[in-house]
Amino acid sequence: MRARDGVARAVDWRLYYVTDTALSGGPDRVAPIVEQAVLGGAGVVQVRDKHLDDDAFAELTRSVMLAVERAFDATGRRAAIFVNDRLSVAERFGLHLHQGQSDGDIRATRDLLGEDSLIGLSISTVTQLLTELADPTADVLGLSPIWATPTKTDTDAALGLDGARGLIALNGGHCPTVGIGGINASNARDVIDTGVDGICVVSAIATAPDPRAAAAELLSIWSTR
Ligand code: TZP
Ligand code: MG
Repeated sequence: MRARDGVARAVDWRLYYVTDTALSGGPDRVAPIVEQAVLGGAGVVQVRDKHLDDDAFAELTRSVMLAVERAFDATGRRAAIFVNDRLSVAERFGLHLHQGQSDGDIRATRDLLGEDSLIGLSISTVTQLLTELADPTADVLGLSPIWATPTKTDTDAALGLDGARGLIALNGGHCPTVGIGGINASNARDVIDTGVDGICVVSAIATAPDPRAAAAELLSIWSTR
């Protein structure tokens, strides 16, 4: 077994929080919300900011790492941290990396990042999934977007629940899948029922009056029917 298979297996994918600096209220608000999200039960955090320069992004990532560590001290649960599309930052801090379809060739990324860190890959179409399955490289697939969302408008067409189910069937369990886009506490049950391993949210936590309570509610949906 590859070292990173054990790493992936140890991750609790059920609730995956993706940061958004603007929705959080600025760079200084990102880490406090991450801490609340992890205290509430998020098992994965992705640091995502398409605008900051690399130094500012590295600083943001440091602050998120410290927040995850504080939440670990309080709970004994250490959330996995992914960096969105900044290979140099992932390498520098030894973090996992998430990349989109336009962020370069995943094989090249794997060669640079090595075998120990996880790589997440966004999947929006059957063709993209077939390409990945022809040379399986990702450790987790982000099915994107499940629904259209104001948080990210430059997406492919929404998959809907049926689209997500189709991709999950085609993937055949080769690695975990997480759904993203328009997910909140009122529709999370439907997404979970498609067979995903996790739900990813931005605004449902970042803009919640109580991010910790919002995370706890989203996680609790896994155990309710
Ligand atoms: N990728 C696909 S949709 C999306 C990203 C980063 C944003 C999801 O945001 P929200 O607020 O959870 O709909
Ligand atoms: Mg990208």
